[in-house]
Amino acid sequence: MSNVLVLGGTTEASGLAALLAARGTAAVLSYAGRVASPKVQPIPVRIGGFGGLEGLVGYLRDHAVTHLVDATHPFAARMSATAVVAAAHTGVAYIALTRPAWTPVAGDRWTMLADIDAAVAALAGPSRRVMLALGRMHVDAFSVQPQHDYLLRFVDTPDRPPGLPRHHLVVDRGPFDVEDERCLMEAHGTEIMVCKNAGGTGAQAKIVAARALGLPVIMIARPVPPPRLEVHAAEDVLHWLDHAADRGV
Ligand code: 3Y8
Ligand code: NAP
Repeated sequence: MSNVLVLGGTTEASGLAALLAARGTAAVLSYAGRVASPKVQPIPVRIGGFGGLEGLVGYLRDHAVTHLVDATHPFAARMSATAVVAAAHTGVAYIALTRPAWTPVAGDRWTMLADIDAAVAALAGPSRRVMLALGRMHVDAFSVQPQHDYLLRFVDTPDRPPGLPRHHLVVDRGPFDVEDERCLMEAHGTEIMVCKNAGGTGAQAKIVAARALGLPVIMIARPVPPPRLEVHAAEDVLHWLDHAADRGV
């Protein structure tokens, strides 16, 4: 009898949760607790960190988890690294559900950079109207480039105003719509956009809108995940669950 733990926080994790609910598989979706009101799910949800490797190992054992699905965002590097090791420590079957990185197509004006620090450095120079589509956690890094007019977007209203002297904050959560993204960028007079190579569909609208507007994009590469079993479709996770069941795990 399988008992699945899904590490969530992505459109793909929600899609998998719906499939698991539909087939009546015992499963829990886990959130870190980063936002005030995470999306309602059709399966039980747990919210909060596990307490590092020891905490996750303990959770897997205490809850008799048989299958661990890492469906976190590609930038959730610490969670993904912990998940691989915890599965190996406990012998729990493990798979990652991720989305392929976006690749540039005709009309894209991308500068691909390695990380947030490189993106900050790339913004040296005269004041520009910059859309930072990075969420809340990395905004402070850009305070060394205070000369720009920043358009920020957070999931929740922050307790204190962002530390950028010239900014306009939009509080909204995705998935986003191309036309809305284009209107937002035009209303702000966006001249350049900074974003993570999140992949998937939930954050892609801004890329399509930037292409349509001919805007340059600083595209931050995702961290390299540890070696692991990885699929890109929720249906492949179900096949893995069924196949693993045949193997008696
Ligand atoms: C808490 C749980 C679903 C999942 C929806 C996806 C799509 C919409 C697009 C922009 C980029 C960003 C951000 C983003 C997107 C989906 C997905 C995705 C990007 C929620 C959610 C949680 C979070 C955490 C949040 C981070 C932030 C990142 C905003 C739920 C809504 C920028 C990533 O305020 C904070 O502290 C927010 C933190 C981690 C990154 C950051 O550095 O600020 N996601 N986002 C998860 C948890 O607690 O475990 O309510 O759904 C989930 C989603 N956000 O089921 O429909 O699949 O990626 N999330 C990025 O891609 O760059 C917004 O504005 O254009
Ligand atoms: P992270 O830096 O890799 O993880 C930091 C710590 O947060 C982890 O060590 C773990 O705490 C806890 N954590 C992370 N994901 C968790 C989950 N699904 N369930 C329980 N605990 C979790 O992760 P992050 O970048 O902060 O992302 C946090 C969550 O937001 C993830 O669910 C991710 O899918 C979602 N998200 C992130 C982004 C992004 O841009 N980073 C974008 C969209 C969604 P302990 O060590 O205490 O166990």
